[in-house]
Amino acid sequence: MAIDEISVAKSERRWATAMAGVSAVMLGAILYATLGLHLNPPSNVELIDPATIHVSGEFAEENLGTRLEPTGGIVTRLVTTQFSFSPACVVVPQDTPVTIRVVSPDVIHGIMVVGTNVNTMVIPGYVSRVRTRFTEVGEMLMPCHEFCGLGHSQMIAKVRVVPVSEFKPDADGRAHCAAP
Ligand SMILES: [Cu+2]
Repeated sequence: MAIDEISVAKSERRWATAMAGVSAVMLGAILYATLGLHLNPPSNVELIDPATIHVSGEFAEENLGTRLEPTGGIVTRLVTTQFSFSPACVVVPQDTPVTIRVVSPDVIHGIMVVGTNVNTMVIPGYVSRVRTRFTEVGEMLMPCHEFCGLGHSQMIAKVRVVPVSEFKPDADGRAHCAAP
């Protein structure tokens, strides 16, 4: 009997060690994604009334798109709705910190920019914020990645990354996608 207890204890210790190893690998993967790849879950909690998004305030029509803020930062504002993005194309300067702010007046949407760390859900009532830096010049696709209804597959926008020298905000600080 004593021998059985010892072998059981050994087996338990082996499994505990194996599970500690699995936990260590997962923790390592999280740390690598966070510190190495800069992939972080969006963590700000900012409330907004979804019923008045279009009417006034930060996400009114005239404030959407990319803007060079008076403080010097670049902020890109988008509204996701069934089944489109406003605006459908945003322009951003290369290799410059950009803050993306997105809201939804209707249902849950999500945005991602393929090949970058931009990936967040957009939940009515909240402002989704992502900070990023686009390293490569070119046009990237930004699809909705949260099934939002029958037109979901048509819901896609573009991010146009231009060299800093070609990023020319207008007098209001807004930059628009030039016609392709
Ligand atoms: Cu959608």
